Amino acid sequence: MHQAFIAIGSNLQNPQAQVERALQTIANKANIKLIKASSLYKTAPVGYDNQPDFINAVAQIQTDLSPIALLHTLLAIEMQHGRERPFPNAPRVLDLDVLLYENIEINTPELTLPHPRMHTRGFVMLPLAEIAPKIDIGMYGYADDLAAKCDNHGVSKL
Ligand code: PH2
Ligand code: MG
Ligand code: MG
Repeated sequence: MHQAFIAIGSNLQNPQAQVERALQTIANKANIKLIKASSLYKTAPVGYDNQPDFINAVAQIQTDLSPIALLHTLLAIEMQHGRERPFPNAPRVLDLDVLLYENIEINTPELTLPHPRMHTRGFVMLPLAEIAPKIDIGMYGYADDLAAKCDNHGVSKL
């Protein structure tokens, strides 16, 4: 089994319920074992501002899926939960991103690991540092150091 971390986000149709339901779905997958889930965080939108606040969380899992198979499984769960993609960074009922998979570094059009923007994002780093403060984010450093450095404006624990 391989250790991985997943970011969960929602800002449509009762985001808190969406994130809780996503954690259930992940926990019930045959090839995924949910090890730990962070608290839920209310977060201001980053990037495209003109949209509702998000609920974000991070999950630690174990899986026998490859990184790409894990990504495809998460995209299938997003679809089952009603994800639509009208334009990049559009509001969404559910976003599931692979953050880390063991210490693997890959860079393909489909998947880059570690997630290329995670270390700068408070909505990822605060929940990640809560459950795995000393996890190594590739070349960037430890989760707790990065969480202290990144922009945490508008990120609060529910
Ligand atoms: N996801 C994005 C872009 N901006 N902002 C917040 N607060 N939470 C997110 O999950 C998020 C975002 C792209 O996936
Ligand atoms: Mg995302
Ligand atoms: Mg995504």
